[in-house]
Amino acid sequence: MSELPIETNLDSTLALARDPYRFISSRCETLNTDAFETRLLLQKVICIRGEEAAKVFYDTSRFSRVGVAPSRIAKTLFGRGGVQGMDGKAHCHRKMMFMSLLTEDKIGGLTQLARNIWNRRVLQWSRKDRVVLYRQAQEVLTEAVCQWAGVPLDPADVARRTSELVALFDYAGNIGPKHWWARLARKRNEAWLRGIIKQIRTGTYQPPEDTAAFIVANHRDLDGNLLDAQIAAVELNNILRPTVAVSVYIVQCAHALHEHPVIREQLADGSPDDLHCFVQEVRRYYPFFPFAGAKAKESFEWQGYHFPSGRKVLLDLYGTNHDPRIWDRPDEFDPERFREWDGNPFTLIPQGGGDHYENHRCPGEWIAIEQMKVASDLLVSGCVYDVPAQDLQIAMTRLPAIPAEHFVMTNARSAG
Ligand code: MYR
Repeated sequence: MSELPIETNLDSTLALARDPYRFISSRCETLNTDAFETRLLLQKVICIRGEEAAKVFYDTSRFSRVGVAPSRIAKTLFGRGGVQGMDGKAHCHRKMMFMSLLTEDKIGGLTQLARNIWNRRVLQWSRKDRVVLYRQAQEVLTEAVCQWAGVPLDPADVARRTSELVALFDYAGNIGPKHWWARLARKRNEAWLRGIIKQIRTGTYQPPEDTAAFIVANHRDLDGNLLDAQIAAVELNNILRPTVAVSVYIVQCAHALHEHPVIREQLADGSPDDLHCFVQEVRRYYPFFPFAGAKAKESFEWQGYHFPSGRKVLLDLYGTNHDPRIWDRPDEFDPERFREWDGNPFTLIPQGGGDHYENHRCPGEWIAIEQMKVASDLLVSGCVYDVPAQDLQIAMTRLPAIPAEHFVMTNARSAG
């Protein structure tokens, strides 16, 4: 057995916070390894990257998710008691509830709703001096996903509910006031959703039976019991929040279209397959979720290294999407690489890897892809706009990483 390469710092939490997306891969390069040990929040952690690492990370006999999320992430991004912290049969059963919402038909319904809302929004843009795309996408997605999920949302509340949902992912990596606002936003959001779950259960509110709100409110665990209303609220949030987080990808689509005018031209006369390749390359190339966490169930050996029982392990998602052994010229934006892609579930892992049913791979991945297509199509063919001088660098220290000004557009109006 070989000794795991060890990062010599006393603690690397600050270094990780300074460069969250490249922390693991830069050290793997320096130490010439796919696995190394470091200390985060004073605890020993093993960091791994690459296709083989993803395969072992998603082996459910080796890794557990119970109690893995740090408390500050549980109190903001994920909530407590939801699917992210479950294992085994209970996890698969809960995951089925989410997967039942993700039929082609249902995803198509959400796509159409979002398209209509975008079209209405674009008509308002000509009255504005400037439009901030990140915020526009967040509001469109909040409106669309609430309507789709059977969560009643008064038009007057769209801005407030959007801000609450956005705080959960946009400030999850922050410390100080933004972190505290995210915690408050989660409390408010869960209270709102808990109220809706209770109304559905008492029959005072009756959404259609195929909506997420109805399905979550009536979901029963393996013992046949309804979910605690609080946990049901966390799971309903798990449908709304990640959908609104696709706004990050939409800004990144706009950024890619701006940076690559030739690709933009091609998409204007392109096929659905061209658009699909473009969106997949945005998901590979741009930073979204930096890494995923788990802990070893029992001690085991991988690639000659010892993983002790209970040791926390981080899988590098961004670094695997940029691994030169998988991706030719990984730091070039090239949608063509997806023309003949084999669909390997352990190489393109921006939203986790493995199987959607068995593993902790984001069930909303297909929603993200379709929403990115709707927005990209709109930006290419449905509207015209200028991109005024602004800092367009993707701020890699920001979580999630988007340009500092959130992609400002001027003279924006419908193309029709
Ligand atoms: C979700 O809402 O579940 C997905 C949101 C993804 C947004 C982008 C990533 C934010 C990173 C937050 C900090 C993670 C620290 C482990």
